[in-house]
Amino acid sequence: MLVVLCTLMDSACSRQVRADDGLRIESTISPKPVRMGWSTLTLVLAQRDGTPLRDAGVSVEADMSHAGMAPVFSDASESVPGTYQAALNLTMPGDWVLLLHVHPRYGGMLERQIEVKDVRAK
Ligand SMILES: [Cu+2]
Repeated sequence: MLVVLCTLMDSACSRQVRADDGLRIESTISPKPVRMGWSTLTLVLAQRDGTPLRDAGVSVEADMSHAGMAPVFSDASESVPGTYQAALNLTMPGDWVLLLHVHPRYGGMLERQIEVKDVRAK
């Protein structure tokens, strides 16, 4: 499966990424710069034809690149149709990778990875 990486520290990055499963994602994280502690991840999900992907189950696993760290889990909730938000408690400065699990109502599971680099100390 095609994995598209999106560096969220790049302020230009609220970009749309596409893969071959028909899921379109725009992702943003705030506040910027991302600091250790609570951040909000916002995901705008759409189907291939641009229709908002409603009522999906969306969860996030956040991991650091080095060993010995417990992953951080969060469930996203839908705020407006197709837009999901998750609170993430990033417990350490450094580089994180967010693994998104999207369960559409029509079945299956779609995955994406988002890099969140250079999370600052408090
Ligand atoms: Cu760490």
